[in-house]
Amino acid sequence: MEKLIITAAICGAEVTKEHNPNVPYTVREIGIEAEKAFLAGASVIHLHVREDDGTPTQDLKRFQACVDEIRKRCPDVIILPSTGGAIGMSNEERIQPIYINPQPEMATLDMGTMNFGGGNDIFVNTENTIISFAKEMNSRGIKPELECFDKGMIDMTLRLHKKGYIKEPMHFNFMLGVVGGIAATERDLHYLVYSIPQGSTYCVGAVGKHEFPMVTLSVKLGGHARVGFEDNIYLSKGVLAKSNSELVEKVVRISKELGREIASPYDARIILGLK
Ligand code: KMH
Ligand code: ZN
Repeated sequence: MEKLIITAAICGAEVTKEHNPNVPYTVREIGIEAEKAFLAGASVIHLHVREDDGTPTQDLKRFQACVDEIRKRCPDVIILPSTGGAIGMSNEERIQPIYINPQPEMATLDMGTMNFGGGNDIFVNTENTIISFAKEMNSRGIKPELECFDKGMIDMTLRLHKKGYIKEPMHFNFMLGVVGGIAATERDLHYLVYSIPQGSTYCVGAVGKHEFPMVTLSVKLGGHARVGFEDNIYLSKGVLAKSNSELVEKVVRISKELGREIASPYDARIILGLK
């Protein structure tokens, strides 16, 4: 089976130090967490950034500072900035991280609108937004990671592929268990996996206690794995992870037990068709 690409979603926009004091906010904290995750086996860092007080931001200067810090510590790692940002941000804010220097090889592209986490929160991604983000990425040769929180988002991807906005080979990230999206069950993950075109690659993440069961299934099925504080702050029931690296180490252990080797950034670039 193909080597396993581990993505570390080290920071996110929703989780705070009140949830887990080890969630990184400052440029230095973000750099350290990325480096530790990389050393533990992550080849991709999915990046959101924060102000020092924890406020999520898509500000280009702040992103650049964090990317420079990560590059200084682990030059080879693939940096995958978020264009999803946080609920309520404008499209203009959200797209900023694709303008970092050097240009990112990949960025997230969220494939639909959904209730997000309950309450009044809506994560808005209209078809026009998706098309405009896709065009901007295509024109720069940035490969989108297609964020699908539900099956309908795969259908939107296929629709936009037919219209020429999404190119093959496609790389999906399935996020399961977010309130408002698809549930984190084995049946649902199989349904997603069987719904994507042959020749696509996919990564799986899931929130909270669902993270490791879903990621383990992905390792078995030949998909890739995403872990990190953005999705889950616990190493095991009631035990807060001290660092994202502990979550990465756990996937490495699971994957090795299941006979699957871990991809380096070099391997990941080949698997994902990056230059
Ligand atoms: N923070 C969520 C609202 C992405 O990175 O593209 C959106 C998100 C997806 O995290
Ligand atoms: Zn994200």
